[in-house]
Amino acid sequence: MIKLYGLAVSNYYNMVKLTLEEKGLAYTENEISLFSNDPTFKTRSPMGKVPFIETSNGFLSETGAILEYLEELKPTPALLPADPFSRAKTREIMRIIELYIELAARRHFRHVFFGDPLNQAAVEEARLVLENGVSALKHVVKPGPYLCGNELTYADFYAYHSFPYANLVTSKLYGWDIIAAVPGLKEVLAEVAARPASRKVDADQQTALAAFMAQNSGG
Ligand SMILES: N[C@@H](CCC(=O)N[C@@H](CS)C(=O)NCC(=O)O)C(=O)O
Repeated sequence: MIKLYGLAVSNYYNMVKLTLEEKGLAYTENEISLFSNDPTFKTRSPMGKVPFIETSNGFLSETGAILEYLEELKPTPALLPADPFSRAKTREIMRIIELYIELAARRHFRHVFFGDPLNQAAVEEARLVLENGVSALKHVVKPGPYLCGNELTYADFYAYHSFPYANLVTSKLYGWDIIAAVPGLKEVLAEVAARPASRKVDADQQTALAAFMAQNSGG
């Protein structure tokens, strides 16, 4: 049985959890604090990040690596297309979302979600990266009903669990709705949201978010 470690508020954690749900793989959830002083944390997740999983072969971190592992472990239902070129195009979209949407917006997470001072140096820098990322996505996605066409893929999971948080950042900082900026994306996100696996993951995320906010507002 796979052990999933992390936090239900984490978008990357939820990409892995959604995969486990969609593939019908048995797993347990193991909450781990990001501020853990546990000296073994980095022996399990070398970068000190979540999510990571524990398998009968050992620990594995980095969402992209975990998703690829799960695809090989249980190829059906497939979350990458069968044809090599289409698989590569799906990975291209995953990378663009991760590197130029999620990571660029993440630079402002502490400001937007926790009220830390704004990182002025990153405001313009992140905007340029985000503009490039959004423009690239307009060229590579083929929405209807999913980002790569008919098949649900990992590209949808990256979009579904990256855009909502990133959009809160771009709306607040730049007055810019990056979901509306990619034609068809809003409909794709609605399609993913309607899946039973998503409903479960999202319900858990909402519960965790409410507890997280109450804890961090001193309530
Ligand atoms: N590249 C990592 C990123 C994961 C990540 O940034 N996780 C966040 C939680 S959503 C985290 O662990 N943050 C704590 C930190 O960066 O120290 C992945 O793909 O899994």
